[in-house]
Amino acid sequence: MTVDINQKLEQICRLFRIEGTYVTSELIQMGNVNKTYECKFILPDGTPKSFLVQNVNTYAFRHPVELMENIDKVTEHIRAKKPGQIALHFHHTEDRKTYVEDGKNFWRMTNYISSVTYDTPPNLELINNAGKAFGEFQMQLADFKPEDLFETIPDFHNTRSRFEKLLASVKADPVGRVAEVREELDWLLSVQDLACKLTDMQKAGQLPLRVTHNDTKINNVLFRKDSYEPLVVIDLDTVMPGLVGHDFGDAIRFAANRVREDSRDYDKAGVDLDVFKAFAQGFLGMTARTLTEAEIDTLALSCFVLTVELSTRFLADYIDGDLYFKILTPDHNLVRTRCQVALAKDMLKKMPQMEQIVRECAAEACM
Ligand code: GN1
Ligand code: MG
Repeated sequence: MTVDINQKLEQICRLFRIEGTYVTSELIQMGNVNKTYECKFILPDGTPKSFLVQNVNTYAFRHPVELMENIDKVTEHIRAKKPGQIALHFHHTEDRKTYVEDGKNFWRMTNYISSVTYDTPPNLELINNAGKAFGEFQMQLADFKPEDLFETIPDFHNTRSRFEKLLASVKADPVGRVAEVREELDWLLSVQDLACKLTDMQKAGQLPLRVTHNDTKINNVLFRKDSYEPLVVIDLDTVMPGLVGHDFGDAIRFAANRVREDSRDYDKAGVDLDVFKAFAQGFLGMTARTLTEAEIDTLALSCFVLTVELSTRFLADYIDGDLYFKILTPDHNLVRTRCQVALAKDMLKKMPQMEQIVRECAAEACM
């Protein structure tokens, strides 16, 4: 990393009152939206210690101060339920702020938790534990008042409004990419009503609003290095009122896909039903007793919904000229779209089996 960024990061760390010798920082491959660095220090007593510094993407998060208020409340709520256990902790500046604004960027700092994350599950035990971790997270926030949370990204999982945004991008076609994506666009539009079912049911009062994580990729669970035990759920930027299906569906979309989210092997994309079952068992084991029948009935469909919804987001971003998601190649958002579309098609085929597995896991959890 350049001298400039090292200087900047050291300066941010000092504002969060870190003392000792700054050693270096490393950019961590984590997430598609914010930039994360591990900053390494030697503390005044001689021990090495790392901190995580994040540059929050204010194009995605337009109200970062309110976002930090949410995170503060949520982490405190969870810490109070698990005293003494490993938890996320945000550092404060001298004037008690959880962030530093330098005119251009918005920075925050957390404790560094020695752990591992997985983009693809190495075995079913791990995926079952990820299900438990997200299920437990949901239960920890069951008594948190949704109205105490600011909506960090309005209509985040409002699938109808995601389709509207896609159509607006198509109409504007700012960089002339629409012609190239007709096939994906037509397919997405052909499944619009089914994909909007959760949104419509929520609007009709048929599904309860809960406090949900809303970004449940398994790499948002930190695991112990020496076992497959989960330590803590991270990435709380989108903790907001939502539906249980948003968390279940997004987790399956990411973890149960046979290929990575942005794989070019479109014909290999599809749901691994063993992974689906292991996650469902873990998640429903924690939550099934508290869920309504309508919620349980929509869990399998929610996987399709979240996959189509994210396809519309990747495609809209491709059409917009890649403003939102970090990209590694010029066609990254197009590749992501194609992979998610292929996954969604496979989910439609496997819907009866997925529904059956959800019913069995829910029944087992309620015995
Ligand atoms: C983003 O930041 P990250 O990688 O955890 C996005 C999610 C998408 C995901 C797709 C705030 O999550 O909604 O599902 O990319 N987060 C935000 O990889 O937009
Ligand atoms: Mg995120």
